[in-house]
Amino acid sequence: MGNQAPILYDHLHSRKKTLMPAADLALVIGRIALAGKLIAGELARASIVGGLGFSGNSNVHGEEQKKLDDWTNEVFLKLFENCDPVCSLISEEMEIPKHYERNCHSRDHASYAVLVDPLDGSSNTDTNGSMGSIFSIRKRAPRHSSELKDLLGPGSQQVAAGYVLYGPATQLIYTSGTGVDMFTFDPLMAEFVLWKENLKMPPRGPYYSCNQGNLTKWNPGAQNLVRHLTSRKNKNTSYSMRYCGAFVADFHRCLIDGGIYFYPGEIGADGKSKGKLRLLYECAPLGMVAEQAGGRASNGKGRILEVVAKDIHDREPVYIGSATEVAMAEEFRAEG
Ligand code: FDP
Repeated sequence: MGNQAPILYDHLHSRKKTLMPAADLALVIGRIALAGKLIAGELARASIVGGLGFSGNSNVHGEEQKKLDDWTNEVFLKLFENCDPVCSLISEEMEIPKHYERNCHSRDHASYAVLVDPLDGSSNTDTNGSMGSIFSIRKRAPRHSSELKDLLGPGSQQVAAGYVLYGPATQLIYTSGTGVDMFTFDPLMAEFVLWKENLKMPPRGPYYSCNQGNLTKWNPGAQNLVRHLTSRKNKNTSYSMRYCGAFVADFHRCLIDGGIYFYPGEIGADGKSKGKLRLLYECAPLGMVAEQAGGRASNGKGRILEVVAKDIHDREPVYIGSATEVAMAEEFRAEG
């Protein structure tokens, strides 16, 4: 064994000047890492233990849930039961948040809410495609009740955010306000090991990523953006398209190689444009990671981290990735 890179646990405990105290950060991210290990293991064996397919239930968004959506949600629910900094869990898969009363009352100092998409990109479960778990951590207001108003503020109030990516390797990426750090799960050690510290996203990139099959449902500005990206007039308009169908996996490519991911609003029968991705536990956390890596995240009109939610399950159009391409989306007035 040569020089060993730090493992996640040691790295978290040594953090200084983060937006939450290192001890709390280590406890909460430690639980997320444990969830990531369990989920990666289950994804690897789901096809041979009857874990694939639909559960027969729908989530709050009216989407049919996969068995693995339920299973991964249960993992987060259970793991935070005995994690006293975490007083509330909000999940894409639960209409109503889970409040851990005991955790809420066991602390005089800070308690936190964790907001998760337990299995992002779950339409990929049965085809062995990449998926992820997205998390956002917010500090609860002092003397908060079980009401959620204090969690609807702009994403700039997040104290940490990130994701676990389940691809050929399982990786954990997080920020707590001092840059973006990346860890790869080493199955031999059963630990996440530091891979890249303070990663910076390229200021521009070669890829765009969207579900172009929906083009005719978008605002003219978003359609014009795609025309520009595919016009091949010169090297600044010669992009390649990549789309995994999992926000985490498509964002991860932008983070490393540069480029833009977007999921525009779709114009409905009422003539109004509506986003698909969820603001609090998809757009805001990846928005924080993007900004901390020197990239940008926008709703097509402005910074996504300034958007205030009306409800915990709000959706928003999103344009995220390298600063150059996100600015381009805004110049094209992608959302009008
Ligand atoms: P999924 O519904 O499979 O969970 O979060 C929603 C999401 O996936 C994103 O991960 C993904 O980028 C997008 O939806 C895919 O939507 P389309 O199938 O409409 O392209």
